[in-house]
Amino acid sequence: MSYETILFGLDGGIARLTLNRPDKLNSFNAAMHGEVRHALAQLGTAQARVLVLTGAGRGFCAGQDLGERAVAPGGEPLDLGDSIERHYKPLILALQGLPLPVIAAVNGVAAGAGANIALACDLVVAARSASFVQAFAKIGLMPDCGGTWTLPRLIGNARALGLTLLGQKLSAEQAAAWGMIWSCVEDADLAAAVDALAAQLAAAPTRGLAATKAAIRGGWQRSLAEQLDVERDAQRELGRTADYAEGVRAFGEKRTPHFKGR
Ligand code: T3D
Repeated sequence: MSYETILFGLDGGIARLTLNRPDKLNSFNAAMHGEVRHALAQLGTAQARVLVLTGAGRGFCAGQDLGERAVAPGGEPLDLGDSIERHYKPLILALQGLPLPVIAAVNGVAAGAGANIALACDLVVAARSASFVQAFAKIGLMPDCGGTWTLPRLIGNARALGLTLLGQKLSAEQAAAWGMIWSCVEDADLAAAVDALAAQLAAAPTRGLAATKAAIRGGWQRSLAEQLDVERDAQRELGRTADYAEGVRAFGEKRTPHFKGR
């Protein structure tokens, strides 16, 4: 399928999805929702072992395209809950449910849903000039895409409330200092830093990473005893994988393991 609002490709186990509406800071319109959904669905059958999500041009993503949301005075209000249910909720669940790591390469401003989509990824690497804006308060909405769930867990209630109630820009550097993202790198180094991470993850034991991601993401809802059960069951499965056998063999032979992702 050829896409109009995104770029999507797979090379050497690394899938790259670029939001590609730079004139609108890669905000989501209906077409982009459909294309992103289609692209993510391809990952199930492709040989992808890591996904990189980024934006074209000077922004990462400015959330919902507000050009699609203008209502004439006295007109019927739009059903935003329907949009969340059909588009944003499945997107966040898809990113978090993918059995491979997802890197957000935040090349510029990430605002509204765009900020929380980035934060739904497993590793967030941002360019120093990038920023995160919980822009919802400025237009009469509240954070979506899991922002009210994710932010307090990442940075605590005080900072989550400050960011969301005030809608101020948070610099990439501050986001990294707060532990909201994995790292902040110089603008010129973003591509190389993300490429290196993606290459490392594409050569890693994918099933082990998938089990780790699922356990950590699901762990908030479980007790320690339940989590220990999850670890036991997953470890049992992983102990039967070719990658585990290769890892142990390579350790004994004092060489770098060659993981196949199975
Ligand atoms: O509706 C539903 O389905 C419910 C779900 C909602 C989820 C949401 O995401 S709601 C939040 C929507 N997003 C925002 O409120 C952010 C709006 N944008 C901004 O606040 C600013 O653009 C930024 C802080 C992101 C960046 O500011 P700046 O000064 O760097 O850029 P700019 O000049 O404002 O924007 C550049 C262009 O992108 C500009 O177009 P123009 O004038 O050059 O033709 C601007 O209109 C356009 N743009 C930016 N954000 C959006 C947008 N166009 C449509 N929708 C946008 N969200």
